[in-house]
Amino acid sequence: MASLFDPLQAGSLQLSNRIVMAPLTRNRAPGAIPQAITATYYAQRASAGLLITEATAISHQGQGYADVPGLYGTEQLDGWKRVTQAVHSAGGKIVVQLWHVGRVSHTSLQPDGQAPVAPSAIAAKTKTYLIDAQGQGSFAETSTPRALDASELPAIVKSYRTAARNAVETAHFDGVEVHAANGYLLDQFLKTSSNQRTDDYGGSIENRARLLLEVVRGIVDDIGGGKVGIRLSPVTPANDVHDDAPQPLFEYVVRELAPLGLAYVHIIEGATGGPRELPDRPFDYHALKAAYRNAGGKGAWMTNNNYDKALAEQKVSSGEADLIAFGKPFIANPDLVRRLQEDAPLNAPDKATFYGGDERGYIDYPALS
Ligand code: 8OZ
Repeated sequence: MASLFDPLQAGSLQLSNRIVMAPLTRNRAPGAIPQAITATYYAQRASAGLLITEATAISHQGQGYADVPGLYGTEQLDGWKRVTQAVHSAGGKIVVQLWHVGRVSHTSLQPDGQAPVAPSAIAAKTKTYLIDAQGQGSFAETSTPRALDASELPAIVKSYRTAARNAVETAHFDGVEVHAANGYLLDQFLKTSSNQRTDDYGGSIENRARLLLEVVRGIVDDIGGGKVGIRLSPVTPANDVHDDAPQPLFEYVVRELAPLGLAYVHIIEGATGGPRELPDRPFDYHALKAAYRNAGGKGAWMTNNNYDKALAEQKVSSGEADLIAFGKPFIANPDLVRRLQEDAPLNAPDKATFYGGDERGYIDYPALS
């Protein structure tokens, strides 16, 4: 019977335990460049079986919040190189989460102040986070996007592929996670509420999943499936997305992913950062996993959202999950693995310092002595 503290081989990733640090947006990368404190922050958490970085923009167009990191410029890659070096020196494994926000952006964050891009010109009823010239942070309504022309999609696929290649070859990440969750670009294409296209990228399930599958297959061709994970959130209401029939949609997606030899599939159960069960959005996660395995999928099955040790142990020991991703507990507990193992008390995270700011609430949470 597997335990949370057992090692696992996930594709090419040799993990020392089943506890994963979930991607956590922290808005401390001015100029989209990871800083020295970023390296400290991740290295402090290197006892996790796997670290997944905060969502990282694959292009300027893919950026939607102030001071989130990028992966498309030399200084950004150099910044990440310091991070991977620090994590590897501390014995950890780290993948970078590849992000294009689509419509969840603001003209002030886009190249030449243009409108953000999306499958359809439908604004998301959600807010983004901006920082003004005086360093003052505020939340703002996202800008109405323009619909992408199909002729623009190959360049977007290419920017994902370039980011993935640079991530492993230049920045020395152990792999990448494709962010296809939480109402960002790839999830906007998947779901009926945000995709009203009438071309090959809208309408049927096959069409709505096309961009995602082109992106993942392209990355797998370039860096090998064993270094690639994907994050999906079948029913999250985050960033104002909804699908009329998520069960067949996501079962199709995982069946198509099955032959690609991915390292892992990462599923957010329920509402991101909120309830694990949504009465108005039922979803059968067992059936989703069965669809993947029955189609030959061998990647590790990673689950996330509001786990505590008891639930995590139950899911891993029953074989329902291979890896469990913890978010907020990792913000406040750099040594979360040890604390879970020893049943030690957890530090409480301070919400006021989640987004933006300095080393406070970032690298000053104490480890056990
Ligand atoms: C919180 C704040 C901003 C972005 C996600 C990348 O939900 C995010 C995110 C979370 O996936």
